[in-house]
Amino acid sequence: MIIGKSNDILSSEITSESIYVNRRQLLAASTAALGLSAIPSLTQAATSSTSWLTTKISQPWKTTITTDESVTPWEDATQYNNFYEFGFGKSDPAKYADRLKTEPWSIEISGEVSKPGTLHLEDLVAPNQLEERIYRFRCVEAWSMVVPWLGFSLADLLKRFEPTADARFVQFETLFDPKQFPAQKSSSFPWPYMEGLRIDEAMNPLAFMAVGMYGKVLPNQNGAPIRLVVPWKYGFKSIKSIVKIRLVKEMPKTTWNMLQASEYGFYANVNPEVDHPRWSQKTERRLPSSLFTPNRIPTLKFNGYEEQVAYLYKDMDLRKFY
Ligand SMILES: Nc1nc2c(c(=O)[nH]1)N[C@H]1C(S)=C(S)[C@@H](COP(=O)(O)O)O[C@H]1N2
Ligand SMILES: [Mo]
Repeated sequence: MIIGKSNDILSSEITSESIYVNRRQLLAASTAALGLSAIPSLTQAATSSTSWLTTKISQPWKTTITTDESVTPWEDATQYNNFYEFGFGKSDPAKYADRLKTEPWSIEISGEVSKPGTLHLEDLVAPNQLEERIYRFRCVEAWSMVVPWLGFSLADLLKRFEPTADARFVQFETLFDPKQFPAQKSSSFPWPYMEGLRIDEAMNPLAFMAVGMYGKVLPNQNGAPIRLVVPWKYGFKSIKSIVKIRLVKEMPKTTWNMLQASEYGFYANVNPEVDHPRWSQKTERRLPSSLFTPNRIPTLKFNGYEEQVAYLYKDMDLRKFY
């Protein structure tokens, strides 16, 4: 179903939404009876989405990419976050995550495509069988995780809208709504957050759209209801809470590049041989990491996905195109 307005809602969802509200109240009542002070914000974040997605996730998925490295504990992945819309501290996203309403949610696909449109998220997700992919995730700040994402390939999404021959780049945009994202009241950051990929990067089978992680609906602090995951690039490319996807002819503007082009390039491929101007990229702290147990490991070229992605950059000087 293609809809015109973002506040359209299916009657079936209104019913499930009220069931969910009742379940929350029930949960609150029973925790109070047990003498527990409050429902942890994680419970709220993990259940704040609608039942269609919970149902989708409860259907069998296939794990298509895995690793023998240990998966990062849920607590680290959901409480040590970068999501500047909620605040600039690592614990702000988990603290304010319940302010984001992820239903209804729609995404606009526009630009160089034969079939542009605005779709309710449910209709965008429906045709895809969900896959689990366990990816390494490396932030430009030199910490890293291993996360089991649930979603589908970006290529499958894009192909449905039929990119034209002029579609050379893809631009992504995060929701702008200062009522839900408190830090967007500040003009010190060029909101909305924007990211981009070259079309061949976007079509690479590793580029992923996640709607879940750890077998659950994506918590708000991790970019609910839908985010990009580009495992061979620094984390800032993996834009959260996407509302717009635009196929374009020219290299699009991206937030971190606009803020500080000398430190954050458009490509942002994980590369231990090219240091950030203010720190080395040769190693990373694998979460959980503490002062006394830093858990420092070497950083791999393209974050260990060289075999799958090196062809994209074969004639490029990766020092120049960092
Ligand atoms: N909209 C938006 N997307 C974003 C960010 C952000 O601040 N806003 N931070 C990026 C950065 S720097 C990183 S490292 C990852 C963090 O993802 P995680 O919190 O799920 O680990 O999200 C990326 N996507
Ligand atoms: Mo990051």
